[in-house]
Amino acid sequence: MSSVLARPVTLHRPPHREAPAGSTQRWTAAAVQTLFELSFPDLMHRAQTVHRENFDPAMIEFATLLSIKTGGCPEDCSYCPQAARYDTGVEASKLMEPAEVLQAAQRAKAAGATRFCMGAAWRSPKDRDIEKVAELVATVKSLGLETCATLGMLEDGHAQTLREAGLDYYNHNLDSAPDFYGDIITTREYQDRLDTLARVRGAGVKVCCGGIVGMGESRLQRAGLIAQLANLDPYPESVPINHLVRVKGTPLADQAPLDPFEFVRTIAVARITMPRARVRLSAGRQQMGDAVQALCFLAGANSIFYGDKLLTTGNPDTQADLDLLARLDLKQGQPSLISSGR
Ligand code: SAM
Ligand code: DTB
Ligand code: SF4
Repeated sequence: MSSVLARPVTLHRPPHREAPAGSTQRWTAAAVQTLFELSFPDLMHRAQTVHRENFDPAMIEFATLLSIKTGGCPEDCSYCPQAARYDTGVEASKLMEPAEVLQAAQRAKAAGATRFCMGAAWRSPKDRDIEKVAELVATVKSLGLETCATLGMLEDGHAQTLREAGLDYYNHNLDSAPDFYGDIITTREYQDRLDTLARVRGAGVKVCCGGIVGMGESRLQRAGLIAQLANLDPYPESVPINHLVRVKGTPLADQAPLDPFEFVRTIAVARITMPRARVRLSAGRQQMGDAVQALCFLAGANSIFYGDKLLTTGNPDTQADLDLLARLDLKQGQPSLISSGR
């Protein structure tokens, strides 16, 4: 849209802040949609400019995921293979023991991961679950890995316990825009997610929060999700952008595919609105192809899940990822913030 291009590029800039990233500017969904509607070359240029002001654009973080408690979840998230009510072939399991988790974390570290994320298919963990996960966090932390957990909605005190055990990040996704949420999940409210995010932030744990693209939402609703994320104050340090993995047995199994360039645009818009966040090219890479992934890195993604499996679905082979990075002259490592960035 030429009218947008005519405006100064500083229009949507949050004021300068040192890390962690902050956001005092309120984004409307309409303003974010305006970014989506830039021409593809202009959008990519803006995203790359912001990326380079804040990070070495060649540096990609590797995080490894482990499902520490799989399946049997009481929630009805329409995309999720772990919801007990859908017949997806995922078997429910109990929480893993510390020795098993330690082995998996050691393997991830040896393979080059710097962050280790533990996921549990809970609606909300009980106090005794938190005690057990705290033990797992301490075990992983002792290897010198960054730690992340995603366990569902937290009660008061849970995030503190996890932080004291060495938790660096808590992943809790908003998943979609508020006005689309009820179409995909009915067993909780958007506000429940925001409440947990506030508890995590309040406990001094870094926030990893993003969403899923390709669930049948409109472009304005994709913009609405990004606006919600960017308006968290401060905005998340880590923003996973998942492409829906269509899993047989879930209500979204037959969802029409999204234009891959719309996914790339979503990454670019996340980068522009959350300049100092790690934008994570998350689920869906196996189905995406190398060229689309390359565009996502050019659009500002600087983190991937590394390892043959996500939680229950597949992820590219580790060797394929190492080859892809080499072909693109990208490096595996912690994308550090450039101090003069904004
Ligand atoms: N139960 C916890 C919760 O919902 O927060 C933690 C685990 S849950 C599996 C973590 C995230 O995985 C979800 O918020 C969603 O964004 C993502 N996810 C689940 N199924 C997915 C799918 N089929 N495609 C893409 N992302 C998915
Ligand atoms: C996130 O945003 N994506 C990851 C992680 N956080 C926990 C999970 C993706 C799950 C994809 C479906 C599956 O493997 O079960
Ligand atoms: Fe349960 Fe999380 Fe899956 Fe929803 S996304 S069904 S809460 S495991």
